[in-house]
Amino acid sequence: MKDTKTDHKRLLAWVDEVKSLCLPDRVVWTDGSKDEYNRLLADAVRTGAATRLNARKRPNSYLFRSDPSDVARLENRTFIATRNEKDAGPTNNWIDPGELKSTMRQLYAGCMRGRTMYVIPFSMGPIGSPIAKTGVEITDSPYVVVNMHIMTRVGQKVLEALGSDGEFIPCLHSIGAPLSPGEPDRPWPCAPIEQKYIAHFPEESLIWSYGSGYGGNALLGKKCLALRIASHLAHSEGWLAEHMLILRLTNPQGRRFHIAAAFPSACGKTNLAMLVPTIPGWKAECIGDDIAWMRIGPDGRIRAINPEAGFFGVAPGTSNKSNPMAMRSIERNTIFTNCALTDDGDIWWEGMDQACEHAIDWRGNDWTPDSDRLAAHANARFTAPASQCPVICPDWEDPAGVAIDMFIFGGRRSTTIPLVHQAFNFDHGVFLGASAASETTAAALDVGRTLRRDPFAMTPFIGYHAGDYIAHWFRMGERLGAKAPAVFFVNWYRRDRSGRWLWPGFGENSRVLKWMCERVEGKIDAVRTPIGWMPRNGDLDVNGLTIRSDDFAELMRVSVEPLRKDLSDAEQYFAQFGDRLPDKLRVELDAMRQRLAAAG
Ligand code: O2Y
Ligand code: MN
Repeated sequence: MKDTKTDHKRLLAWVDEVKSLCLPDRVVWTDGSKDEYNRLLADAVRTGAATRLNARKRPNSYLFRSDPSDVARLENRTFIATRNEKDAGPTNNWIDPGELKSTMRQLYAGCMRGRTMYVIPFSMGPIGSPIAKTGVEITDSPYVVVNMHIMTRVGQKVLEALGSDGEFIPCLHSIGAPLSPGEPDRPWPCAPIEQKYIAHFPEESLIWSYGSGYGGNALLGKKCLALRIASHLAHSEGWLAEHMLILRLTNPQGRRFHIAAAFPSACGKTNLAMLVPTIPGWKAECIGDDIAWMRIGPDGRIRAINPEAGFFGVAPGTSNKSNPMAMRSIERNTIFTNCALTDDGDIWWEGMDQACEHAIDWRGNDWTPDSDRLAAHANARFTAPASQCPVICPDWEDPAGVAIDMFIFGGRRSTTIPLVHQAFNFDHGVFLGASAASETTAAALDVGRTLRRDPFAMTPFIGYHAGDYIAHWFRMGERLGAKAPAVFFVNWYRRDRSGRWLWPGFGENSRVLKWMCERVEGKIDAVRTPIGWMPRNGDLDVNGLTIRSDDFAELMRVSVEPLRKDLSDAEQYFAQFGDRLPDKLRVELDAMRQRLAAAG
């Protein structure tokens, strides 16, 4: 960790200003080296903040346990501070930027006493890519530094690309736990919930986060920069920053298709990003599992990059059945957070392939299968380099990105929505993305499933008014014209009356992708239904799959009455956008209503 030098005056002035406010014991510029990474982790082990895993089982890997109050993104402590409240829209928490800054400045005052302040220059996207952006995160959390090493490109090479006057997005983070002289530290210091703030000032491309050391609250390149701030920039600059995986599919003839797909959380996004096709001759390669930045290229087509360099994946439920490529990506050089620790020094979580007889749970207590608590927290995570994924696409770091052939939207729906349908045109596709919804299980209240609207799977990540965001998608469609990607909607989660899944999912989803590719190629016709184009009998390849014909019929069933209810639910949701709801969306709502009337 050299004392990295830059002659970037604005950056140096900002670092000095933060130092004077937060009063750290020392300032360290991260250089991004392996040495620095190893040294920070060795320190974390020495102080008890991390456990080094058994090197024979999981080489160069570590386990962190967070404070039980600091385990996930905090939507109710996340703020979009625009000058005008209306510009944040009804889906965001808003506070006046002046008021928020004054509150947070008081919290930041002296907050790094007794700690080291790290300056992390980072690039979202391959350094030098015309689609990439530079950020600088200041943090007092070594956990953040090592995770940023994996999730982004950090250090001296970023400063060199920034030069003496390049643009950067300042990201200030503190765990909010100053230390008095001699005071012992905690393994996971953080501030109490009411002092946690994840604040965005989109009009000045600025991020301030205080009090949490966890995931999306603290690794500010991810949700804060690459989605909330970037979506605002994308809106004003004419590009797209989306909560999408990027996948390359190659057919047996060698033709490549690039897919960008958005799903709300708990819909298997990382699994689809690392899909292993079950149909002979087809190959899938992962480009990204969470975020896509897309611009219209010189050829008029939309090109996408993955701005990240790693995966921050949900551990529970990840197994050789659900995602064998993720399991292989985390065999080494991985940071685990809130997983269970096995007796032989490895990690474990619920849903892993093999059972576990005894472990230390994520809170640090003894655990056996008889315990009434989870061994791993439901939001336990792995942080692994994307380069370790066996199916990472050789072009995943191409600075020019890949040309997108299709967008896929989806949700978890036990009824109403069939396995797959295709939009009639791009505007209809925007309607499908905007009206996407997913079922959540309200476990705490035990009230069964509730349907949550989640346009483009972006609700928690749109850094401005959601109505303007939908209008932006329509405008992108106008610019793309005939070169706009095809749009599909999928539902892997339809059930029969007894609650049994009707579709096997996982690698078998490649069958649905194959149908989409054949549609994009113009090889096959489709059936027109009120919701869009659907596969003709025999066009969806189910060879070798045991699926009963009545199950298949139910999986593909389109019934007017439930769809009418769904439309009315969507209309109620859209009403909150008032006059910011784009006219084109009203046109699509009317058209859908008329198609359902004609069918019913
Ligand atoms: O709980 C967190 O802080 C992680 S959130 C997250 C992480 C990786 C990918 N997606 C998400 C998400 O919330 O969409
Ligand atoms: Mn995500």
